[in-house]
Amino acid sequence: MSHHPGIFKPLPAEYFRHPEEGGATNVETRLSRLPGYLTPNHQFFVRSHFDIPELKAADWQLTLTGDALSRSQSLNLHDLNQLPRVSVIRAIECAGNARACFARDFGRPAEGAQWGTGAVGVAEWSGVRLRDVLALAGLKEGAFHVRPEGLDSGRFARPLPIDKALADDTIIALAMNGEPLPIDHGFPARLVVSGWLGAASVKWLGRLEVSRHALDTYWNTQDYTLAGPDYPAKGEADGVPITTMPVMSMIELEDDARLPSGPTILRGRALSGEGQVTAVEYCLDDGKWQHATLHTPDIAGAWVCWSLHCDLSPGQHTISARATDNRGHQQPEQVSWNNHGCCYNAVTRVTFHIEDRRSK
Ligand SMILES: Nc1nc2c(c(=O)[nH]1)N[C@H]1C(S)=C(S)[C@@H](COP(=O)(O)O)O[C@H]1N2
Ligand SMILES: [Mo]
Repeated sequence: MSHHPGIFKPLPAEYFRHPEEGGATNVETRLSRLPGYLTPNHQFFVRSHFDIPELKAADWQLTLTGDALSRSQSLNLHDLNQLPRVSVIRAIECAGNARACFARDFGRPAEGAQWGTGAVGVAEWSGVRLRDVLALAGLKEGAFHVRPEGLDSGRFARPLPIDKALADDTIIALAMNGEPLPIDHGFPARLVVSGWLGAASVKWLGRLEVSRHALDTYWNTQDYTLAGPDYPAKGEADGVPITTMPVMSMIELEDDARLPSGPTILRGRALSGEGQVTAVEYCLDDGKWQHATLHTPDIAGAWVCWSLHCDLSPGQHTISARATDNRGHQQPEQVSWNNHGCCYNAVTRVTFHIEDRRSK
């Protein structure tokens, strides 16, 4: 199997922003350019830690092993296609989404790619339930962790507790928005772990180990953890392993955007891990908090689109937004520092300008 450095799909600057110097292994979506509710495949952000495996559908195999299975098993795409097919509309959000805000708020950058708020996307994922696949190898009582492993050059892997692995909407996706998975997004098969940090949704899936014991990896003990003065280290880990993503809103405005004067609609999106967003409030400059309009659909585990009308005077303005979910969680005024710069969800703020002259 050969591996390829970098991203395959075209990365036009109108759709993507590069959060770091150098090669294009990570790109974020310009949310202001999305045409509708779903993120089209050619606009979906990409986050890959290693070189990408060039896999052929006909040769691909998924190996199941471990002391919590009755037998080891190798499955191919034909085997998976015998199982009931499911489709879910869900977000994938990198735990580092909005990491650049730590540098803004704390005056020093957190480790990692300096993402804006575009390391998130929503797609319709179709495939088979992970629990149906595990059943083919005889899942035993007492299973504790499932460790999915990718076929990329560094064998990216991050364990899942058995309850989450068996959930209705934890799937092995074979298609994204009605097309076979694009290579950048895990062809031919990836996990989609609803509501959890993106790192749980292992791409280019090649192996599933199921054990009665913990199957921790670097990616839930030394990275994708909440680590720092406010988060005590636990066992092997440098902090608290991240699971579900917090409630967060995004504003579809580039920093320092220039808008024509006159009546304007400002838009955004909001999501909350496995939950559903119930309200988005906004505040313009030093004004009062007001409710934005939420649009349908508002799918739990995906996102909701929101908008507001305004007519602002020429000059510089700031919009703040905060979302609330169905469990009563709301974006806080501030977050505490964490070393890996994960799960930023303080009130979202963007500064923009209204031009002096009306556009024609
Ligand atoms: N095999 C493998 N799976 C992976 C990764 C990876 O580097 N290798 N990156 C993870 C991370 S950190 C994120 S945020 C999501 C990004 O998914 P996307 O590239 O399809 O947007 O994939 C996850 N799955
Ligand atoms: Mo990520």
